Amino acid sequence: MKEMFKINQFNLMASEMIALNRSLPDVRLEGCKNKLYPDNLPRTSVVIVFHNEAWTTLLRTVHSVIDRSPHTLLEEIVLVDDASERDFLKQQLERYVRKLEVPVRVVRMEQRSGLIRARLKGASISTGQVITFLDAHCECTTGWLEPLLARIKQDRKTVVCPIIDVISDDTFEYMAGSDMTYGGFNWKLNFRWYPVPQREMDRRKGDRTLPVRTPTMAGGLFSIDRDYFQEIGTYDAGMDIWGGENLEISFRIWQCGGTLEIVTCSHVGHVFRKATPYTFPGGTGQIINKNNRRLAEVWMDEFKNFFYIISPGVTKVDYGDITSRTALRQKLQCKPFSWYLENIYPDSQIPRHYYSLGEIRNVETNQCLDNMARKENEKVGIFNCHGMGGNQVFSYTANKEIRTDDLCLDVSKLNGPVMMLKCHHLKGNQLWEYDPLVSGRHNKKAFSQSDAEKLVHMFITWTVFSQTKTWDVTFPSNFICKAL
Ligand code: LR7
Ligand code: MN
Repeated sequence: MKEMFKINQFNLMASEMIALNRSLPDVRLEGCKNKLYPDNLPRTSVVIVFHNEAWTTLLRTVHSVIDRSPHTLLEEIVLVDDASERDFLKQQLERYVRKLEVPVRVVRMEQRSGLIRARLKGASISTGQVITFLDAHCECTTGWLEPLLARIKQDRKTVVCPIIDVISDDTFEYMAGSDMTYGGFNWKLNFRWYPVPQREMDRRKGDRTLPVRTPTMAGGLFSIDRDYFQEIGTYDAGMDIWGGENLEISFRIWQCGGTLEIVTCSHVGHVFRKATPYTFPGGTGQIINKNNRRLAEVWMDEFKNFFYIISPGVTKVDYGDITSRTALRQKLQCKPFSWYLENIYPDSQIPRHYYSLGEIRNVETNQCLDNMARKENEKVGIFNCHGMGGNQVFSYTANKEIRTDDLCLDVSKLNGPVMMLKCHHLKGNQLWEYDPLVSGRHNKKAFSQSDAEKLVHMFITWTVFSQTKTWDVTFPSNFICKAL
């Protein structure tokens, strides 16, 4: 079992013991089960790209689509082989799918292209009015398709994702995903799930069966109107192998006038893996950094600095030519990233308004505030300034947090240690007040500044490792220092 696990980074032996058409629990909210949808929904092509996928997971994906979609709504399934090296994915696959009751086409990339260009190929040869993308190790559950298509029929500029349930990489157990989380991202531009904020619950008047507007999509599972996919510029074909395209399309949808939603009545399972089984020709870091730079350069305006400052070295990666993508942004007259942060993602880890972004340096000792291993619930540390960003980058935000990514400086006890805790947006223990005269306070901890005009220079006093220290702090002026 352990040997086989390495092949795909999931329990292949378990997968092989489970039927290709196994039953799944109906995990939908009660209110979803008897919703009615219009008869004349648009038909979809389902596009599945794969590189060296296991037979059983790939075919279980295909069977679950065929078995749980009304065939009147299913134009075809398109399997795009991204230059796999496994024999069974060649003729054996073509012979197998020929006898299925829904048209299944297999197309091959001539060379390893990555999931982005493979999806572009699949989309270009498909014919349905809607294109639905799925990863190659998914399972669709009862009623997954109708609510997605119905939402697109209502508004063709709405791009929709199902709730992504978890198929255990270890046991293949099926576990319902939550309708209380939505998509975000951190300073490193990693996609992350975060709790659906109260404002979005309020907008839906508490009805959890209504779609959730989500700042980003995970990337692998979504439906989009074919013409709208064209209109907003499909994908950035300059992105290689894996990564970045999910945030890129998310920012683009929102900034260019579309809507991105999680349709909570639609559930599709996905095998979540802890490691990648396949190679990244050219180097994993290089490729992901390149893709992320392309999305940051085209869509994030000055907010790209949060990414650049926390990921030392990323600015050395060549991101190629982006002129066609900036021209697209121009042509579609897309809104700035600040609009997106303000209107779509106000709870973002990247603050919309902030005073400063940089290191917190004691100018006398040349030591810097350091969040150690970027771990939650750790005391903040003090180390020699290394000037390499990473653990020594903080932003003083308009909400008066001192945050690094999703962690905030937090003092819960008077004179207690300063900890790194998940930012909670509730102010309280994470509110760092400044007082232009002498000192503002954070639970009686002084936080003052000597130059009320520029706010680049201030004193912070706090207790770290049981020692009380006063810090003469500068946020370096070569980083953006914004006054509000
Ligand atoms: O070179 C490649 N060529 C491919 O065809 C690399 C991958 N692929 C295929 C692969 O076989 C699979 O079918 O592309 C698909 C996605 O690759 P995964 O399953 O290794 O990716 P993932 O599930 O780890 O990653 C998520 O983020 C990716 C960023 O590029 C893509 O958007 C994936 O589709 C996406 N998966 C999901 O959204 C499922 C939910 C995961 C979460 C959160
Ligand atoms: Mn996947």
